[in-house]
Order: sequence, then structure tokens, then C-alpha cells
Amino acid sequence: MFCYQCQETAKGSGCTLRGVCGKTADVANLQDLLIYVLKGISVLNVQAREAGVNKPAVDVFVMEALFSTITNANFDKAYFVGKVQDALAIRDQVKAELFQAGVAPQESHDSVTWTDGPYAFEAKAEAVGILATENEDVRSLRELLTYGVKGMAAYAEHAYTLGYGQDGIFAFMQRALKATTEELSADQLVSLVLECGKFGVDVMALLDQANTTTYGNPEITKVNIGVRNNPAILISGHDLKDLEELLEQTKGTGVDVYTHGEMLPAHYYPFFKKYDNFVGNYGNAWWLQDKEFASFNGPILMTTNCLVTPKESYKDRVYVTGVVGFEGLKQIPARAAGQSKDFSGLIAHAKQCPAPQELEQGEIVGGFAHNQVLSLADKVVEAVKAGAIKKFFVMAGCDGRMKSRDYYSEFAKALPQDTVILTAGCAKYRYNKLPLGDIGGIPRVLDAGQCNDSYSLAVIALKLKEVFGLDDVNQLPIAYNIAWYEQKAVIVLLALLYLGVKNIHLGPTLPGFLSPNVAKVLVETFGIGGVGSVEDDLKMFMA
Ligand code: FSO
Ligand code: SF4
Repeated sequence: MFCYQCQETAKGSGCTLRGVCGKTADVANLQDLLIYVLKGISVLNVQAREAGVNKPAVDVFVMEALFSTITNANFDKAYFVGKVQDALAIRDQVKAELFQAGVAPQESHDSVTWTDGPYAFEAKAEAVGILATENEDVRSLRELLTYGVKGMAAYAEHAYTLGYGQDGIFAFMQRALKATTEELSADQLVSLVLECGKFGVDVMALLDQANTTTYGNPEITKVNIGVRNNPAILISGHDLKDLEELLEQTKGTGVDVYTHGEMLPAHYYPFFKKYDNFVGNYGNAWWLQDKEFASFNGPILMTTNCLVTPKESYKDRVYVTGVVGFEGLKQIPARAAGQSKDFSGLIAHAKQCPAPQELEQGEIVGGFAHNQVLSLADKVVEAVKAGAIKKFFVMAGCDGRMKSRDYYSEFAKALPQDTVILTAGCAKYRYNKLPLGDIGGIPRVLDAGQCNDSYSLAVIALKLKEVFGLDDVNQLPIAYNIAWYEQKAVIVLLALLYLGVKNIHLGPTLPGFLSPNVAKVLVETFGIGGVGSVEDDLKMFMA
């Protein structure tokens, strides 16, 4: 195996024996093979789209399969064996459609023609993985593009679940995968990477539209972080539709529902406030789940990444759904057309369990997505003009296990009192419980929501640019100190670059998949930088 798609990759360069995330070599290889066959599907489906014979089912398959290979989504070997088989069958169907339409399928790449049974998958996977691209710059750009597309697929899937799809986004994912099979120059690949950022903006805007149309605009909300004395279900991940159906099915049953990790921002949406049993948020970011799932006592529903190898002590209480998988965990099947998922087993299980053990008490405040912040725009602009707010720090992104991420708590604590943090994603858990106070009633940490709601932060920045009459978003008193972990952070980064944001600092380490030359292009063109010590970085940002 060779995998370097996330920030925690071994030695910052690549996991080769087993993932730091717990992914086994056979699963890593099968994921590579799945991506390979998706490339073959994409070569053909680009043709099918041009000929007007592409099928929505193919778009959905490619999207879901990409999503399933994201870090900490699916660790189940059987799942990927099945997916590779499905992918081969779908690829051959697309080929058949092309023949029927009188179009000769492009068959020059092996990903379009190779076929075999499961016994041959591992050997094939070894030959078509990341290292099969020998030139390290081309490999770096191909992978950067692929990870951007994986992040895009995750957000597209959430929007699609709520009934929102955009053909341009599906078409781009496939065009990008196809491009990784071609002998493109570094310049051509760089322009595709930048174009990926454009579709990153589109997909986050689409998801924002899907979420706010379905559940209302997030609003300032106090979220309880304590517990009640009822049996309860913990829901984690990013899927709001799963939450909606779970709340519908638990209401009036005496079973409470708490959010974990990236599900916290669900509390900010007006729609979910009507449920009396939607109690609050339990715990912190994904990587603390081994302790927090244990003390929660009730069943846990993982709707998306980030799943950590479950401990025996609570393994029987973890349920997975959607693209999430792990051998031995109970799976909630996909919804049948027009129906909800069936959470009755989970609810019955909860009733047998003791109430959650208290971790902390109190409340945290969030709900500062674009609509809410823009309704406070006068106040914010006034505070900036009066000098009460000197600078905003976008500290969106992910949290993770590495000790070096303490940097972000320390950085938040060290920021001067006249600065405001704009956050989104699970990175927030490094500072959202610190007593950082407010500036004239504006909290010093403004949480817009999940990582995809980084889009909100961009909308806010663009609006402020307009209000202050500036021509360039980089003239605003906003600094970007972003924490990354997995591939959704890649699409968020590419989206920000597309919007013209410069001088983004990325930490706690720069991506292992950036070759020195590709990193150099990012530094020279966009001013991308890493992080250093809190002290030095503060001086640099405040200068
Ligand atoms: Fe965090 Fe995990 Fe949302 Fe990521 S939960 S790390 S960027 O999956 O998706 O922010
Ligand atoms: Fe390693 Fe990250 Fe890949 Fe897991 S996802 S195998 S930790 S690089």
C-alpha cells in the first residue's frame, strides 16, 4: 500500500504498511483499485455525456465511490471488493451504451479495458496505485486533483441527498478523473487543479442552498454541552438528512439525541429546534471518540467520516450508514425511494442503555453562517471602523490527533483581544470552549458550521470587501490560519484559492502529497505558507 492523502500520513510522507488512521493495506489497495476503475468509467462517461447518453446512476455511483475512499470513512474490505465489482459492471454498461449510440468507446487506457475477478484485485491494485505515476510532480498534481475531487464528492453527496444536484459538478469530477489517465503537462494539470477550486465553490454554494432551503438559515444558538438523565443516541458525521429522520423517529420515545463532532452545527438550524429530545452536543472532535463513545453509554450513529477503529468496549453500540463501513459494525441500510431510513433497531438498543455520563456542563455559542453574520454587518463594520476589531482570523478546517495541533489552542489564546476568529469544521474544538469573551456583544469565536460552511466565511469576506469598497479581498483585515486533515479540506483550500484568497497558512504540517516543485508553485503564486511558533506567527499575521 501507499497512501499519503491525509495530514497524519506516516512521517509526513506516506503510509506503507498500515495507515496511521487504522486502514489496512488490503483496504488501501482496494481503494486505489476502485479509484482506478472510476477513472475508466470517467473516460467513457465523458464520451457518453458528449453523446447525450450518460445516465444519472453513473454520476451517483462515481460520487459515492469517491466519497467512500475519504480518510476515516470506510475500512471494510468486503465493501470495497463489492464496489470494484460494481464499478467494473457499470463501466461495461457505459461502454455498451456508447456502442448503442454508435460511438466508438475510447479504449486506449488500461482502466477502461482491464477486467478480472476478486482474486486478482490485490495484485492489480499494487500495480495501479499512486506510485504508478513515476514523475513526482505529475503524481503530486494528479493526487492533488483527485483529493480535491474526493472532497467535492462528499459535499455533492450531502447536497444530492437533499435533492440538489448540478450536472456541471458531476461532469467536472469525471473530467478530472479522466485527466489523471492522460499524459498532461504540469501546466495543464495546474490549471485543472485551479478549475477544481471553481467547482469547489459551486458545490459548497449548492450544499449551502440545499441546507438552508431545507432547514432554514443558521442563527445564533446556545448549545448545551451537558447531559440529561435519559437513554440517548449520539449522532456524528455531516449528514443532516440522517439527523432529521433520526429525530422524527425518536420523538416521543423517551430517547434523547446528542450530536458529536461535525454534527454540532445542526443545532444552529431553525428546523431542528422543534425537537424537545434534541438535547445538545456531547464531546469534541472526531479523534476523541474512543473515549467519548465509551462514556456516552448509548448507541452511536456514524453518518460519514471520521470513524476511528472502534474499541471492543463500545463496538457493539456503533452503527454506520451511508458510505461509512467497518467490519463487524451494524449497518443501517440506505433509504428506499420515498422512504426514510429505519432507525428502529438503534432506538430499541438505546432503551436498553444507561444515560450518558456527563463530560462537562455549560453551553457553547454558534450559528454564525453568512446570513446571520450579514444581519450583524452594521455592527461588525462599525466595530472595524472604530478600531474595536483590528483583525479577523479564519481558523477553519479540521482537528486531529497530533500533539502539534495544540498550536491552534495556544494561538487562539494568544490572539489580541481586538481580534475575532471565524471558524468552521471540527478545527473549532481547539478553542470553542475557551473563555475568549466578546467585542461589544460580538463573540470572539464565530462558528459558521461544518467544514463545508467555510463557504459562509468566503461569502462574509466578499460582502465585507463590498461594504468597505475594496477591489481585492486580500485588502481586508482578514488572516487565514487553516488546519487541515482530510480531503474535504483540500477542496475548501482550492475553493479559497479560486476566490483569490492569498497568503493562506496551512498546518500543522503541509500536505505530504505536495512535491517540492508543486509546493513551490503554491507558495509563489498564492503565498501559501506553513505554521511556525505561536509567537512568530502572531507577529507575522499582525504585521
Ligand atoms: Fe472534521 Fe473529519 Fe468536516 Fe473532515 S470531522 S475532519 S475536513 O472529516 O470533514 O471537519
Ligand atoms: Fe495514512 Fe492518512 Fe492514508 Fe490513513 S488516510 S492510510 S493515515 S495517509
